[in-house]
Amino acid sequence: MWNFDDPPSPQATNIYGSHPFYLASDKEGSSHGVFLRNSNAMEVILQPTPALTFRAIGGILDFYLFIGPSPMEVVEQYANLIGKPALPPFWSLGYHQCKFGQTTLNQTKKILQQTIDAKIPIDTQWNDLDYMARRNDFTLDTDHFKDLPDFVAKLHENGMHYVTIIDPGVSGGEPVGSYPPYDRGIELDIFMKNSTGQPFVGRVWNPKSTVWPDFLNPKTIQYWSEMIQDFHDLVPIDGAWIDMNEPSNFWSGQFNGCSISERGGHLNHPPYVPRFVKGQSLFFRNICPSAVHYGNYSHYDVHNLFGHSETVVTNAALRNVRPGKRPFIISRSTFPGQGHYGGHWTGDIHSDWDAMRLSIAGVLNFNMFGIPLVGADICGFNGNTTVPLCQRWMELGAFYPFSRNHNTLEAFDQDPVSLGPEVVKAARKALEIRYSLLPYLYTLFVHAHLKGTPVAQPVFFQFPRDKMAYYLGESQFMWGSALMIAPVLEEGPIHVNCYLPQGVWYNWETHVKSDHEEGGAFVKIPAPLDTIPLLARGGSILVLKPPAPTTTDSRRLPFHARAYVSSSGSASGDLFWDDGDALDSYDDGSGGRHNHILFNLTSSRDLQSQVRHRGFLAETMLLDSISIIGLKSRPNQVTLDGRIVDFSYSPQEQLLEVHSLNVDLLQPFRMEL
Ligand code: MIG
Repeated sequence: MWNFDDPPSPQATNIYGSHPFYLASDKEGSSHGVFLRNSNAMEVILQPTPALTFRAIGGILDFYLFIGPSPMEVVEQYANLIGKPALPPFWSLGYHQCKFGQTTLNQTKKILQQTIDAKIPIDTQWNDLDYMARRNDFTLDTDHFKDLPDFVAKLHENGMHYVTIIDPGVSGGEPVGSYPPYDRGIELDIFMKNSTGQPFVGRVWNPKSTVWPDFLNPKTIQYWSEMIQDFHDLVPIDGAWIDMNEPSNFWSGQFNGCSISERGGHLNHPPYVPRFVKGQSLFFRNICPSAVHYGNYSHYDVHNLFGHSETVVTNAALRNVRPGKRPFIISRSTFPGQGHYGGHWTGDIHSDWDAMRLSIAGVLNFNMFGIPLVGADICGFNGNTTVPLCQRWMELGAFYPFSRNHNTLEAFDQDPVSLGPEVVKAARKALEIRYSLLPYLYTLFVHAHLKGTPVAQPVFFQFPRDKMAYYLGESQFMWGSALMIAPVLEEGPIHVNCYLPQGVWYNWETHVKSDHEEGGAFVKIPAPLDTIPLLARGGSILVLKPPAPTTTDSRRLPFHARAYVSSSGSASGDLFWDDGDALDSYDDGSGGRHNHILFNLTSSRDLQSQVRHRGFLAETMLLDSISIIGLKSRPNQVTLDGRIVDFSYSPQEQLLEVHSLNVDLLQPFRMEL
């Protein structure tokens, strides 16, 4: 572990982030976790004993043990220590689109428009560094992106959002007085220093050279806030995409590398470097370990904190620039606790089937690391994707907690429309399901925020005593306790062999029931090319909205509830709701400006809601329909708060539906069947 800009791969080399944490479960499912709170370079050795060795080359040996005993409890205990996840704004749970190499605003506009025209739900347009002049932060290329302010204003009018990339490195090569981000950084004295006390100079995207703000310096909050504010005055971005923050350097050290004879030079060439460190040197395409941070810390000791500290400072800056609103941040480099301030995308993965499969392991791991807002570049970043791959990947990506299609400048356009009707159809269908699930997904994020509960979970988190669940790896996963996602991960098959643990499961689309009350089993589930198999777990109640072009539109539509009955005929669930963007929805000192509603269906066919918390009254919360799936017989009548209501019942589907309800969810209701 030594943060490094390298595409994730199955090899045991260092990549973007470091998380010295493990979770282990024994044969009975009893679990524990260990966290070594240490930011130095380290390697970890697994032994068959079983045993595990952390071999860190510095710092303090500060170990934490989490006793679980369930995997879920271990992860919640861990999140409680490192900082529970930030609550993302509601809009950020919509679909995002980006591409490196959209060198004019017209290209961005064209791709966005064709996506909207194809009726694919989309909330957020992104731009990569193409929007910058000379690839320098906080500038705008007025030749090719002149109308960007106007474009962003229109997005906002339409209830959409806009995010740009921000690199940590600031150009050190502009004429004096021409580039405020450099001049102001010198004035405030916030750049990371080399061993002679001068700004540490490397090279990233900027024309001649690059210097880096030291995000461990408290003054950097002021600096970064000013920079983001100045840019925001011109282009009102809704969030920050922070890249290259391992920090990545195109040079290995400064122009002349990193010397052994300089002050702190022994740190540049330590007696031992963890095996498999890329380039076998700590400063290979990195900063010199001898570089100096605020408080006189050597980069050697705090390197792994760079992306984390940049997230902390960017979070503070966005709070200054957008008062009262939740910061939205996606960072490439991470460290334990980063999730308290932002989310993550898994970096420059390849456009192939293996990378798609492994992206699920990435998403599940980061959920265990307290960073539930995570996703991979849908359809892959490096190399050209293919139609069959992108079709399946758009389906899977609709179930990444953070859902964004993005790829590199060398590859062709891979937004669904550019790839043709098969990808469009699959993308639209999967994203419409995602958008209808937004209230459920959002509720899971609130639970993550309040308790550290992961949003996307390995199956064994829900079934810790089911041995088979541990062998599923990344082939299927859950959203919370209620939804199983079983993507097709190879080219060709039109079914999946999905493991369904003990219980009753219902196909999301067809309502077909699989009864596994006797124990878990593999089931062959149809997965036509435009369909990702989804199974709802008997015993759950999910609150939904109809799909809509954006999350903003979706919020204006009434709620719908689906109850999936267990074998005993019962079900339960909950809903958190708030304005979706306020910082204080959960902690304003008086319990929070949010609503929390519980739903419970008993085996005696009595469905009741309970308003657990009532603090957000600015929107009406209308529930207009309820479906009960798995109801074995037609009721004689259905009453709502004592009054008889119309219903339909299909014995084949065991489906009861009640429409046109007009229930105010802020009042408790009771439906008897
Ligand atoms: O050296 O900003 O991971 O998402 O498109 C590559 C250009 C720099 C790496 C990021 C990728 C982004 C790209 N960046």
